Amino acid sequence: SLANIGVTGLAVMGSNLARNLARHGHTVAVHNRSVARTRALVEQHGSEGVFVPSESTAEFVASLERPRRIIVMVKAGDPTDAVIDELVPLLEEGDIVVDGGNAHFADTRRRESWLREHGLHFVGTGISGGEVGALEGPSIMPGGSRESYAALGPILESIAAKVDGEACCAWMGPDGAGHFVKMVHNGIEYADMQFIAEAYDLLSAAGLSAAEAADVFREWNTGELDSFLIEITAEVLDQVDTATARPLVDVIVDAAEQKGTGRWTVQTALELGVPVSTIAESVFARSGSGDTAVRDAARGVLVGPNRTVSAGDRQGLVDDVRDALWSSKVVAYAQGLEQIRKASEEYGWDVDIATVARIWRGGCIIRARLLAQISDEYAAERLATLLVAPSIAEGLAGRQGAWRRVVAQGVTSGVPVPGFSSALAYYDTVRAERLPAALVQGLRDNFGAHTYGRTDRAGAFHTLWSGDRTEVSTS
Ligand code: NBP
Repeated sequence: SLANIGVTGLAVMGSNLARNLARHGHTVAVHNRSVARTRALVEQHGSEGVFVPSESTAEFVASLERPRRIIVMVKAGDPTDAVIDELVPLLEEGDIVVDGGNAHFADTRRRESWLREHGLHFVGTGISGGEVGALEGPSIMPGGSRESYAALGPILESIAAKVDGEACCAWMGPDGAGHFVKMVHNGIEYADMQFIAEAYDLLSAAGLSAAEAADVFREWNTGELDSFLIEITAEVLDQVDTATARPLVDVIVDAAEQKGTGRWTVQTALELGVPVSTIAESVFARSGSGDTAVRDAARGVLVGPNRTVSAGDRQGLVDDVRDALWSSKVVAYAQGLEQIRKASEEYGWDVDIATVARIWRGGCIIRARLLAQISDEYAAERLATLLVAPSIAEGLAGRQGAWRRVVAQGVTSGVPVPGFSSALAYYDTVRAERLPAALVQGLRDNFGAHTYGRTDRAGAFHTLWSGDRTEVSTS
């Protein structure tokens, strides 16, 4: 019998997705460029459901019912184009090609438009949750035509993570919307991890051992910070290296790597003019950590306090850091969701922000208790920024004192807190009555006659700086 859905690309993500589909009762056509992976999947997991293996692309396409639903799970970039090029001549009108890799949304827009010319649907979908998520229920963020979602959505929803009985999968919008949402998800993930790292750094500067810090994170995970990343932070901090008997975290090289989605988030935000400062700081913090030439040159040369955070009131400090973490996290979500809103406007996607937050509640790496609250707030009213949502503004009001103490502690004790401090600077920027941007405008007018607006009159004005310094209206 014909398969309901196919997966091509059977490395860890593709084979786990195929198994997840099969475990949910779908008949799954499976294919991989090199046949060894296809055979291994069927040999090791064939008993979990019904798989229809194929050794060639033509055989794979022929094994699917129509409209064909094909999930491509190969290395993002050229391999995705190679697979699409091979599939397209074999497909028929109305068939659906799903790219589940971490593609750049601009590539997804290009591929979608190209397949549309061939009468095919192209669905760029974000899939988050790593390999465990792919197998046990990821968060799925599909973009593409509404029509394709009608044929594909129920299958994707059946394998997605469930929270309160709701699937963490929903149609995000046309063409690149799904991959854009996934990109920003990853950007927020960078910020979340940077905040956690700064929190740990402060606790450790206050004298907590890795195991004691693990206890703190475990405790935080029972409250408002309850999230996957906080949970695994406790797990990582608790791990003891068998070779040295030291905490593993003390043995790991302190240079953070990246695969590029954080950088894409920031690059795209720069083009859209959305200040995702916390995400940018997090990407830069990773780059900076790996810049050994600069760090080697500066270590022992540049003077400053020696990282001693007074732990006089240890519980007080722990509580303050928790509040700084919550507040900064809220800012990162506010910035990332604002970026999605701006892109949605720019590309005409009409992405529903409440839905985005809702499908991030489970399955994905940034899943957190906070996301239910965020989703509810966006569903309740149209927000110019998440920060002004009633429950969020109130939460920030109660925590901003602690947040300031934490940033001040970091600054006075020489513990870098780029994430916490940029989040706080954003908070103070958006709530400011007046900003010194007025002076920046004055300077721009002085050296470049770029003109300025006035608070009391409409129009554009220029002061004759090198003349008699009278003002002229230029509009
Ligand atoms: P990889 O990203 O390591 O890709 C390996 C797969 O790509 C293999 O099936 C390989 O086939 C296939 N492939 C390559 Br490489 N070049 C090909 C070509 N020219 N034609 C056909 N197939 C080709 O696999 P992964 O880690 O499972 O990730 C798959 C996708 O999912 C990626 O886009 C990734 O960014 C995304 N993703 C990964 C995670 C994660 O946690 N790993 C999470 C979320 C999303 P072969 O077996 O013949 O070499």
